[in-house]
Amino acid sequence: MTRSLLATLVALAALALGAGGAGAHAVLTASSVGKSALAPDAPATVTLTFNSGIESGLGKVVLRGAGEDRQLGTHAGEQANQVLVEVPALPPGAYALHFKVLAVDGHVTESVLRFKVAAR
Ligand SMILES: [Cu+2]
Repeated sequence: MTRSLLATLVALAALALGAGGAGAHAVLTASSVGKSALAPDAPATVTLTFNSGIESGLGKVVLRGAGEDRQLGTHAGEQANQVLVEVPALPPGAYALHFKVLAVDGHVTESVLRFKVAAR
């Protein structure tokens, strides 16, 4: 198989995967932050709740804010549609939690949750 044919097949497979699950991916339906700011300098566990089951071991969460990006650890939640994110103690400010999770249907969801850490 030539290299360009292989590249074409990979691209077609990616298209098929992308088109197949339109509207069926996991969507974030609730989180334990967003409305109320987190307390400053206190580590927190943020719960992300989705509309479908999540393969929690295969997610990736990056926290952007305070001038740096850091990858955060995740755990399975009490329910199959929840992911727990360990957020370290943070200085006051605005943050964005960029998360990518794999739903049990095999589709990846990527989104951003913005939250604030309150002033002291
Ligand atoms: Cu899907």
